[in-house]
Amino acid sequence: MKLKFLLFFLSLFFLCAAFSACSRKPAEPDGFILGFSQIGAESAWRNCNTRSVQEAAAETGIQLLFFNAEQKQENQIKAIRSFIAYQVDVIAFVPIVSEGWENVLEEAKEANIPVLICDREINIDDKSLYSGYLGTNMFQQGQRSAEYLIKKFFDSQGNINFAGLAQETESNIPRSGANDPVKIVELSGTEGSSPAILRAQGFRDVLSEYPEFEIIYSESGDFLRSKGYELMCNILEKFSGIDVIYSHNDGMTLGAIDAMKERGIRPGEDIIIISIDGEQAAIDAMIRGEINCVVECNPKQGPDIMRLSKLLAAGEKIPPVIYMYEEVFTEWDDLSGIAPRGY
Ligand code: GYE
Repeated sequence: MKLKFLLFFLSLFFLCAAFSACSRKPAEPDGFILGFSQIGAESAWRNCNTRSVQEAAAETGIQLLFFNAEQKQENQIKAIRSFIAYQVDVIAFVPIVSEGWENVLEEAKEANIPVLICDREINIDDKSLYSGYLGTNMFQQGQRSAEYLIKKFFDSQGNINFAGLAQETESNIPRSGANDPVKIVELSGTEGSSPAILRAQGFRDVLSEYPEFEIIYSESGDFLRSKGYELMCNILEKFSGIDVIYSHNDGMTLGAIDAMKERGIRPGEDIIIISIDGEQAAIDAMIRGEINCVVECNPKQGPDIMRLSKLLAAGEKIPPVIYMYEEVFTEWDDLSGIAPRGY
């Protein structure tokens, strides 16, 4: 009888061992496996970000498990759970929104898999749940956008003037009077995302010192060109005398420009336009005089993601925050020599 029990428990043990072995990722001859959850393909910027990650992985021989979440946080959480089940060496992801990541990051920590946050930031109390952040300084992008406006509307004596604006537009939108505030409309990014939150905060941080500026309306266009067009059509019906459009990404800006042109409004002349990202189409529009300022947001994060992931896979520490290098392009710059943007 005892022999029977012994044989039964031994077979049970080997069965479990065999199952756990087959569910484990195949041993890597060299290199390591990186699980990457991307949010989607909502803009030219995002597509460039994706290409940068995929090309950098191929160039460095890192095996990349890439999941596109199609703009859904729940898909990102599922992808991260599958990376954990597969026991990847490192997890990297772009959090579509800032909140709601605690549970899945707890699970990654319990599985002892380091996590690199990319591009967008998360709002979380326990910073030990991820190893570091690589992306762009979005609060500064908002500040830089506002700093352009100050330069545009204040003369060397510190007096505000509308010399930069056409006083009468072809569509007869009444221009702000000499003592009226500069009327700003904001096209915001995806609600709850760190770029939308931080770009709004940075912009207001600078303008809070200048009562001559007033943000008369703000609405999310979800970083989509189509929504930027729809928003602008509605805004031009709702408001007159708009002086400035502050747009959180080039995609929405280009859609808004289409809407303005359909109504005989000259973008960049009748309405000053500030846009964030720096995609080729926006730089081309600025060269045509249709955009006045483009604040760069650098999508080419792939090589740094691979470099940092390698360090994490080797058990090394990385800096908590690493920002990409970025510039500001304005209507006053000579853009004839600007390198092709690649997105
Ligand atoms: O500005 C926009 C993209 O997360 C910083 O997302 C990124 C933003 C970028 O859709 O074009």
